[in-house]
Amino acid sequence: MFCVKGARGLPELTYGAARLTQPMRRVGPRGSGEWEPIDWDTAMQTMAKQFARVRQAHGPVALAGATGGAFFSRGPIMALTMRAMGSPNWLINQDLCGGCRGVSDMVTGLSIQNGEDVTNANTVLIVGANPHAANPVQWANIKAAKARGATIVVLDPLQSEAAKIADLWLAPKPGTDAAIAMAMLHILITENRVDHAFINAWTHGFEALSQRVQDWTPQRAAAISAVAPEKIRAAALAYANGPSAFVSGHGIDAVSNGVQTFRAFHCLVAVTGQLDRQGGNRRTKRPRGFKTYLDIIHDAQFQLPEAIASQTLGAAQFPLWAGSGGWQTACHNPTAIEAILTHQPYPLRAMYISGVNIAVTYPNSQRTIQALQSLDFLAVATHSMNPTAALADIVLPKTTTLEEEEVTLNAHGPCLTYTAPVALRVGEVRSDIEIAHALVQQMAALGAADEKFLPWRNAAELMAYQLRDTDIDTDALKRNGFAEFNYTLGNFSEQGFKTPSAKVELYSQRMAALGLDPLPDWVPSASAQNADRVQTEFPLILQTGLREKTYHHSRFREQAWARKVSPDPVLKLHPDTAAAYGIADGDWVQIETPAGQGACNLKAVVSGATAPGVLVTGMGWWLPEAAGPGYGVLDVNINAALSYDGPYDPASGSADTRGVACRMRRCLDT
Ligand SMILES: Nc1nc2c(c(=O)[nH]1)N[C@H]1C(S)=C(S)[C@@H](COP(=O)(O)OP(=O)(O)OC[C@H]3O[C@@H](n4cnc5c(=O)[nH]c(N)nc54)[C@H](O)[C@@H]3O)O[C@H]1N2
Ligand SMILES: Nc1nc2c(c(=O)[nH]1)N[C@H]1C(S)=C(S)[C@@H](COP(=O)(O)OP(=O)(O)OC[C@H]3O[C@@H](n4cnc5c(=O)[nH]c(N)nc54)[C@H](O)[C@@H]3O)O[C@H]1N2
Ligand SMILES: [Mo]
Repeated sequence: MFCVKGARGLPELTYGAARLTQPMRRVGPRGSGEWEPIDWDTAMQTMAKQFARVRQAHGPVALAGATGGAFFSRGPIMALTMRAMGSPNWLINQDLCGGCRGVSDMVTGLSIQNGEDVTNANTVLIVGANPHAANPVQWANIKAAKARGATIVVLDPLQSEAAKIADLWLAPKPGTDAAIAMAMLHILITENRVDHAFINAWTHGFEALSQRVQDWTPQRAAAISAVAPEKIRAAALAYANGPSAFVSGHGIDAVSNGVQTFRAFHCLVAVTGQLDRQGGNRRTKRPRGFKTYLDIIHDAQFQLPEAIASQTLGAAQFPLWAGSGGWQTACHNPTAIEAILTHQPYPLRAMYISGVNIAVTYPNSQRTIQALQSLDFLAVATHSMNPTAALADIVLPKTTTLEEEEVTLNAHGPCLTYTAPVALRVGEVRSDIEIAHALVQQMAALGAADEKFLPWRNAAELMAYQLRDTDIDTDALKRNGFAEFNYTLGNFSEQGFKTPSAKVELYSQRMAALGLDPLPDWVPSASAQNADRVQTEFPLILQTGLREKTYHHSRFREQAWARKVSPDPVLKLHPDTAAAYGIADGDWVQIETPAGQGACNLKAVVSGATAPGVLVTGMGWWLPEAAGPGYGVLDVNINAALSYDGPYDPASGSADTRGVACRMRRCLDT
């Protein structure tokens, strides 16, 4: 299947007028938009000199990188580049993305990231995911499953496209899914609809879990979630009528109670024996000997001494997240932003950012921008100018996917996929690994980096390293674009569980050791907790991040076709809510949250798909045509209205980016 963004967005990103093709150095004040073109040698020498200077003055930990995460090669490249310079600090998106799922997956030992076998499932349980827009291939599989008679169960407060085709749609109050999952566990355990063979052989803590769910009657869950007990029961029985695939998404992630929510569902997967079987949730499989990007990050030969790794910003508070014990080892982002501005716990003074647009995509855009403004040095690699790159001292022009090659383990296949460079490079653009290699080399020449951490000069060398110990035919992989491999389902004794008990931990010993609740439970999200002010001044609930087919987060906003399809940042609201506020379809409204520094302006779409009092918007908006350096980022970007201050999920460090209390007013001049 082709996604419109691949077919249309990528060529335009590569060949459009906005493409940057040459390195640039800032000549005016930061953010003034005054640049001079420079050559690559000058760019890399300047960057190395500035990084070395900061390193000398404040120590290596004062340097940080930022990128999306370890799902593409730029993740490990960024992590290893920083480690080469002696810093454990790199920032990723995951606390805002799939981080709660990742941490739960890690502590329970399931290893089921993206292994949903929808194609062979009898029941598909979709919780907080919108594959219609966010995952078109999976959406096609879900529709095919529906057509052949599979039961589709959807948990979503919004009447999503998935909810529309569902056999059973549960619309919980935002942030209450864990209560439903606990009640589903209650029903299936008390009615003995669980897989005792699997539980006895491969799980740890079933007794404790049974005790915990004892009080979680459907009635109790109904009182919290506003979903009728009969519907919860029907969902539980449908799920037990397997094989069942659990499809989860952002709707229950990136919130302050996300890890506990995911653990409740992950326990449900385990006790019903839906793990690693046909039509269930497959554990990550790989060709023997293949090194994934996560493997590289955790590889012993690329580790800094623990005394340094433990200084990763956020590791003290969130050891399951940041530092060597963390899922991807990266920083806790808000802790890093605060370190820039407050020098606590130590100063962070220079950054290299590639492949993220954090001035738009991190909550509290004002504070992120202030932090970037205050750095001693900032280099940004990007395809086109954006609100993050506009604040840089050096801007580096990046290759696009059309010009790059990469091999990735695709858990959905499962297979290896190979992306070929299909186009000649435009101008002087370079790839992430070429930039990183040159930077580390220049830094090493100044005595400020150790090249052993990044032993590859280009993508081909990295790929050869990943494939070195496999028996994959590289030529066939390149020719076909993918390579399947043999794997076994349910091979629990061979492919064990990476937990202290070497079993699936329904009761997590790692969580217990850290003083966190070892068992799953429903806990109210942080936003739901400050109820007083919330109910009077901020009576509405805000959902952010709903995906649109036209955009990938902040990308493609400069493209005419995308803006034609999705011209404005929109806010969906229920007709009753619209009437109560005197808002008509098409009016511009302004949204504020209790702890946000600013507001966000959005165009109202009155829709029965959302519940009364629940407002739904997307994310990633900025206006390339507006004046820099902000490009509208404080006007139309929802993160200008959100805070990044927490309270955070105690395990993943995620802040609430949905289910946030808010208020709304109609803009007068629309
Ligand atoms: N077109 C497009 N596709 C993308 C992206 C993109 O930007 N554009 N981004 C990619 C990335 S990085 C990600 S992380 C994924 C995200 O993709 P998904 O995980 O599918 O996330 P969303 O599209 O945000 O959909 C989340 C769903 O959860 C629902 N929801 C909100 N709150 C709750 C709640 O409390 N409980 C429940 N049960 N549901 C809730 C929302 O109504 C929505 O239907 O998409 C990926 N795919
Ligand atoms: N309020 C709120 N905030 C959110 C979310 C939400 O739902 N609500 N969603 C969160 C989620 S799930 C995510 S994943 C993040 C996304 O946040 P980001 O990762 O920041 O979003 P993008 O717009 O995809 O990143 C854009 C940048 O990546 C660069 N880029 C694109 N492709 C490549 C490449 O191949 N190589 C390199 N080096 N650079 C590339 C582009 O030049 C562009 O500057 O946002 C998070 N923020
Ligand atoms: Mo994401």
